[in-house]
Amino acid sequence: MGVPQTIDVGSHVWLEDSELAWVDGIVFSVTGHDVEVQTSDGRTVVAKFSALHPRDAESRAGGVDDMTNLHYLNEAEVLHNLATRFQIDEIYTYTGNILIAVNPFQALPHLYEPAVMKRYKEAKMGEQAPHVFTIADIAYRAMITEGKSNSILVSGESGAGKTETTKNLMCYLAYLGGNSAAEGQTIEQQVLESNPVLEAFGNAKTARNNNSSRFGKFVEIQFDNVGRISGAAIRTYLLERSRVCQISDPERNYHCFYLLCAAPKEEIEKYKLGDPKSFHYLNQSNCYQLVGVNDANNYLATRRAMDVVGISEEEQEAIFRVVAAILHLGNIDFGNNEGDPESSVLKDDDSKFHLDMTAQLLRCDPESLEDALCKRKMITPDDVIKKSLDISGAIISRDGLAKTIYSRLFDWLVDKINVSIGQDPKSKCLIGVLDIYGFESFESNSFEQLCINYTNEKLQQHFNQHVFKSEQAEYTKEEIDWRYIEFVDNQDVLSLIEKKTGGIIALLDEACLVPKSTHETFAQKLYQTFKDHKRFIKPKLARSEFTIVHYAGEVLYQSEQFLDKNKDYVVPEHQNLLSASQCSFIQRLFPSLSEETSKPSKFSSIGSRFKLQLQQLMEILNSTDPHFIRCVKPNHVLKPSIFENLYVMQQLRSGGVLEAIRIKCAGYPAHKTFEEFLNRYNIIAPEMGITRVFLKGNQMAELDAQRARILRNSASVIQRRVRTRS
Ligand code: AOV
Ligand code: MG
Repeated sequence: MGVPQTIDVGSHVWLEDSELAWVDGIVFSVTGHDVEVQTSDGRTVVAKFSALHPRDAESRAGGVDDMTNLHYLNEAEVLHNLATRFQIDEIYTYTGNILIAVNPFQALPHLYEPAVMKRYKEAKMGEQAPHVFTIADIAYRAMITEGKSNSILVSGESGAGKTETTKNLMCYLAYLGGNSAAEGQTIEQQVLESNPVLEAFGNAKTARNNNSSRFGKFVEIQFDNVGRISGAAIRTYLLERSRVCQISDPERNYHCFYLLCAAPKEEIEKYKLGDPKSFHYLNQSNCYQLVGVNDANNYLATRRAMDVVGISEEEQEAIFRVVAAILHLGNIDFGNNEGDPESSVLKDDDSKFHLDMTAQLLRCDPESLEDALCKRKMITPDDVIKKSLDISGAIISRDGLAKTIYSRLFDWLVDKINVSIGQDPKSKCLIGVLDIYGFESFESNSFEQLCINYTNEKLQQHFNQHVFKSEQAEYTKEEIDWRYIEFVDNQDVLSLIEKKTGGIIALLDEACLVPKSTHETFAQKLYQTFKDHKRFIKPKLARSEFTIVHYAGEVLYQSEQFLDKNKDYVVPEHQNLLSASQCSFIQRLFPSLSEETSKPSKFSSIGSRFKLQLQQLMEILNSTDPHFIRCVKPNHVLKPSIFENLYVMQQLRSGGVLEAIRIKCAGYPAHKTFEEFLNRYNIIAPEMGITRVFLKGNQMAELDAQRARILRNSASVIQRRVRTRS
């Protein structure tokens, strides 16, 4: 291989760096395959060509709005452009029609105020700086003019800013499609106020994000034939249930528990609450308060938002009564039943107090509650007997009850909001906004992380396919000959997880149905089945752990609780207890089941249902024109002004941004208008389309290298400068 023409003595380059990802420098000499680079921080480094990228020495001080206008479309230039813009609070940048949003980790109100919305609404395309409003505007206009549904898909890892971005999008859509003449609560107000309600019950602090969404959400905003919002539907996906009874430092349980503990005095007294530290479901972690968040104010704000979305005063009372009951329920502890180690009893007076409180708040009989927690009906061939549970069995029963009540409550909220906002059956067009939980990799990852990461894989595939198609379309429009461009597909990871026979979800269902299976037999089955799968790794010495090589990196899963978490099953004792509650609200959360469905043998799989939900979501998305927003998290410490190059780089790579760019590079990365092109190179003429010049991978840099040689004067100036520095 000869020396590439693109990099020569005097060339401006980016040099790969283990700490900063890329540093800038100038080539001092070239010997065979070795290039000596003088870096801007004063080092002399010898590197291979493969560790270098051409750098645009004439780049604009404030960066470019759209990365496809970068002179060189390579990783280093993309990263540098984002970093440059981030330092001046320009958090939005396009890559063609994809919007990249870097989380500022500080309030930037000037970006979202009403005057700004007005400006974006009145502006012509391309007149305003990149913004989420532009994406919403494009989707809205496309919907009106083409009469077709559109969707806006927001992705990025946990804490990258998806939920905030979604809220900004929804505000702007409400502004565009709002009905200012309407009286009372407008639909758009209800749509917007559904956010704080769902966040109070579905968001929590995790190690990655102080306000992490623990459920996925797709909001369908429906419009009438003149473009006014006429209805909405909120679909939610798999709420993380384990959090209700199990948290670890530095996480928190769902916000609503802390909000209620900070409620006005009368409520605290009524529910016998108080310090969150006194509740087992909250004190497994040392984190109670969030910096910059006032739980007392948020409690009142949540109540107001509930008013707006049409949740009545009585319903609100019942909702928070149930939340309080869950806290008391968690404090019921069990001890040995003297004389019978196989059974358990309430541990002490304190547990008795919390049992009575729980029963009182759930409006059920305390003895029945105790029985439902500690005993199980067993059906033998000749008899029905009541068997006592031992201590650990009773604890599992208690936590199971807490999780069931909470998830039913959450589903009730979603249904209620949907009913009260109302659907418009006549609406032909909608804009769907998707905000899911971002890719997660914690120290310990369980079934929830698998579902979350599976969702992200699904969206990643959708994104890849779309980017690929639109790039093809651009070539066709310009009548440019293009060869088939292949892109890295993540279908293999998806098959690993979701394949109908023999995928992880299917094997998990199988394990749940076989009575003797344990997490270890399940893991063994995975090891056998995926021995040669390149996306599956069995860690050395592992007995129940496994690693999946996701598009965004490897994740190690612990399979201990997979079987339990996959079983969607309410114990009949719990069901009967609550469907007999004196409170009609609670009764409705547990409608009496028919004989058939209450049989304990009936197994319904959470994993399979989730898979089906995702399939349905993809069908909806496929019937819409998509718009993509990729959120980027600039640092691990959740602080403003810190831009960790390597971390951002990794997100750009895995999140498909660089993949999108790679697809462009595989074809003709540079799409310059003739004018732009001739301004810079009035010397050489490569392939030309109708309105643009199309250049392959390195042609742009080659042109620059030639241009540099031709402009010998400036080149020798550079060389002289380099020599004097060394
Ligand atoms: P996520 O939705 O992507 O994570 P969020 O939208 O909750 O992330 O953002 C995390 C935090 O970053 C927010 O609570 C804000 O403090 C800050 N933030 C994000 N975007 C902005 C913005 N545009 N302006 C100001 N601050 C912002 V997760 O739900 O964990 O995947 O499951
Ligand atoms: Mg979120």
